[in-house]
This record gives sequence, structure tokens and C-alpha cells, in this order.
Amino acid sequence: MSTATTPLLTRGGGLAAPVRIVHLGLGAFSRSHIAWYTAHASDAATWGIAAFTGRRPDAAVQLQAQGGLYTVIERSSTADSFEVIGSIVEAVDGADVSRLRELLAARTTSVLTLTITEAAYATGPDAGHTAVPEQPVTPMGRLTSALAARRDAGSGPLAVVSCDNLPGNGAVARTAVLDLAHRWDPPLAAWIQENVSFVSTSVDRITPRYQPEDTTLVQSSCGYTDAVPVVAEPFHSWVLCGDFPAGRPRWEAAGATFVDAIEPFENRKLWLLNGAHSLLAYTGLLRGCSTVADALADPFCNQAMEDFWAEASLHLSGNELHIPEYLAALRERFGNTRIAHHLAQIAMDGSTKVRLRAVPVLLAERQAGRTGRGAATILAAWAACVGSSTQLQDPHTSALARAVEAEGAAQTAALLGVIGPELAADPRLVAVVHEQRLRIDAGSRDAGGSPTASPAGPATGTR
Ligand code: CS2
Repeated sequence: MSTATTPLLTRGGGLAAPVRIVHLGLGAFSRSHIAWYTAHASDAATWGIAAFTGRRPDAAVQLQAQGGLYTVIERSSTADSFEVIGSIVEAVDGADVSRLRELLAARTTSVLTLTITEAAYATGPDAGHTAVPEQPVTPMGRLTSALAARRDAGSGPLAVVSCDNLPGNGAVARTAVLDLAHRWDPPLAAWIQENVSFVSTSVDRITPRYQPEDTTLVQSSCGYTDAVPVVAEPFHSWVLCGDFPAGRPRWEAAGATFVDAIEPFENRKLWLLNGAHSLLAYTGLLRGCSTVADALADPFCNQAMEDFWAEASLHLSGNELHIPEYLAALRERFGNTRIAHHLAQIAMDGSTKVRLRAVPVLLAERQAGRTGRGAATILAAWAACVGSSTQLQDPHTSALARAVEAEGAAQTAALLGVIGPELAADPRLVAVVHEQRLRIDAGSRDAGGSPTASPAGPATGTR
């Protein structure tokens, strides 16, 4: 069916729920996860989302033309199923800060959710925040400015719910917002401390980036045109920890869980899923793979992943984590060849991601008196990718460019310094990472065949 013959997906006369959630970071993941959970909450009819884009307005324009509706294509290893999601009732260009301030100032708004990427929580001098609150250009700046509007309107407390892959993401969001508030308007910082609850969450659903063939598939399978469908795996998980002073949807009806201590769940997801993703991304790209499933099928990448998992699992205790079952599920999820999850997408923003996904395991291993070679392999593969001609998007591009001017182990040290100066200052740690880098280089030269050495190397490495 061609676009000309299929009607555009519209809400028609269907009722939209009132806006009670404001979301920053309207992208594919927020639609396969937060909006999906909200649509499946038992009280979905009373919880609408106004979603703001990040850098570009495009997704808002396309979604608004469809009344906020879009299709989730749930893709298992054998079949696709299609569902129209209606929880987004307003899609807005992120640059429209006055609409954001207006919505946050409304007492009816109870929750603000965030998927703004890990790098967007930085507040240092390079983070791009403006010096004045009137023209915020970053998501954190926009959020802080909108919280000032809520205070001014006297609309009372609300919950800010971070859904980015950071440990303690609620606390990190709180620190970032308070930092900006202190700089811009100190009494606002006091108001935020009193009135805003920062909820930490661990989110999970593999959601590859949009491809034009997704629209074609919806046309032929569903008989309508959807310019912005989302492909996602069937698996989904959401663990939340914190208070909702102005209420929240009954997300538990859709499978969300509320816990008192989130750290073990966060670490399990960040290290085992995201850490393995980064490992597969960098080793896989170096070995000519393009998707997660391709890299999983590559013996070198696969062995490196298993070695990292064995190491990381030593630091994940507690029966409630069910590590063997979790790993078995991950092998199956990563192996879904019907999902084209591109390594290049995962490889972006690497200096921030590997700091969160690999460094904690590396440091815990070294604290335990071991080398931490499995985690070092992630850093090594990232360094090898950055050191090669691969063009990777990163929040620290200039620092990385300076670091690659060095050569050999000095280059590895300089790259590690971009992740954390304390890493570069530890010569034995640098040596372990560089040793893994040499092994990866040797494996990658072995064009597409078996690696010349096992990814983690012999049992007695440098420490
Ligand atoms: C991925 C994540 O792009 C990445 O860095 O590791 O987006 C991952 O797919 C999700 O966290 C899965 O829940």
C-alpha cells in the first residue's frame, strides 16, 4: 500500500486524557517505555503526557499531526504485533520553553519524566548551560526554569522521574537541578529541596532507532500511515524508588515495580545489559559487525561479553537479582536477529557511558585484588574505536581529539583521562587496559575470523 492510499493515523473523535505528566526527551525509547507503561496503567484514561523533544522539533511535528498517536511494533524473534498507543496527548518542540513553563505551573501536572541521555546531566563549564534562566537551551536548564514557574504559580510539589541509564539517576537529576538553581536563583533551590521529589528508576526495553521501513510495514500490515512508529522488543521492565507527592499513574498494572532500595537493580541492568551493549558495540564495530545480534554471533565479542559478565556478577549479590536467569534472558534478547539494533547507535556518547557501565566493575575488581580484565576490555575497545578513524559522537570530542595525538600506551592513558583523571593516574590500571587493547587490535586484524587470543587473555595478567 502506498502513502497516498492509506489514511494518516489520527485520534479522530477519540478522547485524550488530560495532561498530568510532562516528559522531556521525546524519542523512540520514551514512546516504547514510559508512554507505553502509562497507556497500560489501570487508570490510563486520567493520565495524559505532554512530551517535549530535545534538540530537534521533528518528532513533535510528526506526532502532533497524528494527534499524538503512534504504533508500537513489538518484535519478537518470530513475529511482529502492532498496538496504537494514545497516552501522549500533546507533542511539543523542546525549544518552546514558555509552553513547558505553562504546563509545569499547572497544579494538574503531577509528574515530570526525563529521557534526556546520560550526558545531559552534566553541569560543568562545558555542559552548555546558559548563564541566565530566561533562555535555557539544555534540558536541565529548561527543567530548572519550569520549576521556577511552578513555584511562582504556587502549584505545590511534584515528582521528577529520571529514566536515563545512570546509577542513582534521581539523585543525579536533583544535584544537577539544584546546581543550576543555586547559580540562577538561590531561593528556588530552597523551594526545590522542599517541594520536588526526585525518583530514581531503572528502565529497560531495547528500542532501536526508527527506520523508514517501519512506516512501510505499518502501512501494509495495519492499513494506515504512521510517520513515527517504534520497534521494540517484547521484554520491558521498570523499577522505581521514591515518592510521588502529587500522585502517579498505576504503572504497576503494566508490570512496573516499586522498591525501597534500587541500587542492586540499577547495577544489574547498567553493568550486565548496558555494559555488555557497550562491549559488543566497540569490539563489534572494530570487527566489522553492525548490529548487536551480529556481534553476539562473533566468537571474540561473545567471549569478551561472557568474561565481563562473570566478573561483574561477582559484585551483584542478593537472591532477588536472579543473575543466571537474567543472563540467560539477555543472551536471548541480544540474539533476536529480527531486531536491527545498530552498534553505531549504542557507541555514541561513549566517554560518559563506559564511565558508568565499566569503571565501577573495574574498580571493584581491583579493590578485590584482581586485574578487572573483563571490564578493562570495555575501556580498551572504546579506546581502540576512538583511536581508529571511527567517527563517534561524544560530549567530549575536543578532549578526545587531543588525547589521540599521543601514541601507544600514552594514548590509552590520555583517553582514560577523559573518562576520569584518577584512571589515567594509575599506571597499573592503564597497563591492564592497554594490554587488552593490544589483544583487541590483534583480534580485529584477523579479518572476521577467530581472534588470535582469548579476549580476556591469560589468567595471570598485569595488575
Ligand atoms: C543502549 C541502551 O544505546 C545504548 O547505550 O545500551 O539504550 C539499551 O538498549 C537500553 O538501556 C535497553 O533498556
